[in-house]
Parts: sequence; structure tokens; C-alpha cells
Amino acid sequence: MKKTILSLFAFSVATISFTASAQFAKPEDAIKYRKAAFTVMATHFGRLGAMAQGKAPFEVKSAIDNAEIVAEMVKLPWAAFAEGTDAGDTKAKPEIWKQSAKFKEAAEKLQVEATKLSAAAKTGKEDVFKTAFSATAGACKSCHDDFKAK
Ligand code: ASC
Repeated sequence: MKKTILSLFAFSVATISFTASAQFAKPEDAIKYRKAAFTVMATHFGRLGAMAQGKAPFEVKSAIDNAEIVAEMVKLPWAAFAEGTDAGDTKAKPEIWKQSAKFKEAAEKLQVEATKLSAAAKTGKEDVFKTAFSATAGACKSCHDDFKAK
């Protein structure tokens, strides 16, 4: 029984990782894809940053629209960090694959914070929005510190 469960588990793990790398024909496609996702994310996060830092007026609709895009985009890059996509036109550090549990945790933390940011924008309260923005920016930064080359 135990053996059956173990081999089923091993099979599903193998299937999942195979599927992740099978999503992209070539490693450079995965690299391009994840960079594109981060670019879109950073564009909309930057618009939120301008409001959070008082460089643009705080507008609830704009905050909601941009935060919703960030919260969706933040789901996308991770599948493109498949095995074998560490070399090429990328600032991804080898630690992404060497400390994959820690990387996964950082990615999940960002997704949690981005979801909270979207909810914060919907309160329409500038101070609530600013606090959630800082927490999300902190999640971006701590992952970059550990996993992104300068
Ligand atoms: C941004 C952006 C990032 C993060 C990060 C937060 O606007 O493009 O990568 O914020 O700088 O510290």
C-alpha cells in the first residue's frame, strides 16, 4: 500500500515537472516568457508605486485596475523557471534551482501580497493601499536580493 502511494507520488511529481518544461519548446522561449511577464508586472506595479509615493495622485479606479493586473500577472512567471532554463539571456541566479523550496516560498509570498494589495486598493483608502504596496514591494525586493543577479 505504502509502496503504491509512493510510486504514485513519484509518478505525479515526474509528470508535473515534465509538464512544466514541456510548456516551452526551447529554454530561451521560457526565459523570454518570464521576462515578458515581469515586464508587464513591473509596468503596472510602477504605476501603483507612483501613487504610493505621491508622484501621481491616488485614484481608486486606477489603483484597482493596476493592482488587479499585478495580481494576475504574478501567477505567470514561475512555470517558466523550469530545469534547464538557467543559462542564456537571464539574470536568474543558480540559487533558483539549488534552493527551489525557498524560491517557491518567495514566489508564493509575492502572490499573497499582491492579492492583499488588490483587496487594499478596493477599500479605496490611501493609507491601506500604501501599506499593502510597501509589503508587496518588499516581497519583490527580498526575492531579487536572493535570486536575481544585479
Ligand atoms: C518595482 C519594480 C520592482 C520592484 C522592486 C521593489 O517597481 O520594477 O522590481 O518595484 O524594486 O523593491
